[in-house]
Amino acid sequence: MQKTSIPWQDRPDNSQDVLWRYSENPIIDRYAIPTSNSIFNSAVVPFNDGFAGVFRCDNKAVQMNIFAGFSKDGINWEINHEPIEMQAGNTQMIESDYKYDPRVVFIEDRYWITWCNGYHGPTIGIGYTFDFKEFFQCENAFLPFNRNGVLFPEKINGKFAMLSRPSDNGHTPFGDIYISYSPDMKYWGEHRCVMKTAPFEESGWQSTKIGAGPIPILTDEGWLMIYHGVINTCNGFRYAMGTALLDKNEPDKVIYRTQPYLLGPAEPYEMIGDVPNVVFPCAALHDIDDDKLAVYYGAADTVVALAFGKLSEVVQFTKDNSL
Ligand code: BMA
Repeated sequence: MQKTSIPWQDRPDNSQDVLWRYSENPIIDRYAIPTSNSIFNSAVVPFNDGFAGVFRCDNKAVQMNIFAGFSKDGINWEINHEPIEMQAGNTQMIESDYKYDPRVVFIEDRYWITWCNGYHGPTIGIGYTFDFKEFFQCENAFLPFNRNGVLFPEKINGKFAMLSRPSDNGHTPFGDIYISYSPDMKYWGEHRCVMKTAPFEESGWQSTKIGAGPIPILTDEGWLMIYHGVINTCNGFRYAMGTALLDKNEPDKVIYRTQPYLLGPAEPYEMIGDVPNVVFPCAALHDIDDDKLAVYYGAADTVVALAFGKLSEVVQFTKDNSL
């Protein structure tokens, strides 16, 4: 079977960046479906002979919801015009006042989706699908308040594992990354702290709050975790992305973590939008054999953009520039 190639563009000649932007960014416009005010912080996975995704589309009433989408090349997307409708999964149907910032991963036999679910405040919703047509909603992973729930792509020591970021009900001014385990995707426990914000003097861009982004990628050096870090400025929060390597068998142990960010808001579509100065990664496609990485990120809470990197260089950079 021929493998599906992930989106790719070589590093521009004049660039020495570890992650470089796709020249045609943004790849998804804010008005890509008739009802949308903005489409950003979205997740994609290989599916059939192309790709499928779960997209955060805020409508023009600014209600947050998630929508399925499909693509042959990972760059040009057809997003459904109606939001995902959930059926009861491993529990009775539970409330969902809103849904945002989805992540998607294939584990064992199905695609699992996590998102920030409105249940008396934000917490982590979990659902699954086999075909991106029918979706099943499971128990929320945690009590409110929590955001940025990110599953590992395989069980660790026999259990499902999820990163998350306990938070508050507002524009949380704090936040560290934790890990939790579950035997069945329903009951979560063994909560451990993975990584905290960095001291302002050492790495200001990640000194206010941090949160996991795409599904972690297993490399020879451990789990590569791409995450966002936030600095509080006199003009509000600024979101950039960095990387860390977590121990393969004990992923609450951080081996390396970047002091500089790998990509921060610098292009107009990252600096101008509904929320200026935000790059917010939620998904990555990778090809270990070809040493390629494609990171999907929300830009300025308005559009979806794409950045590329060589996996081995990202790992090396993480090791060479660690806090
Ligand atoms: C976070 C979330 C994200 C958003 C970011 C920047 O708290 O709401 O969805 O991208 O703020 O506004």
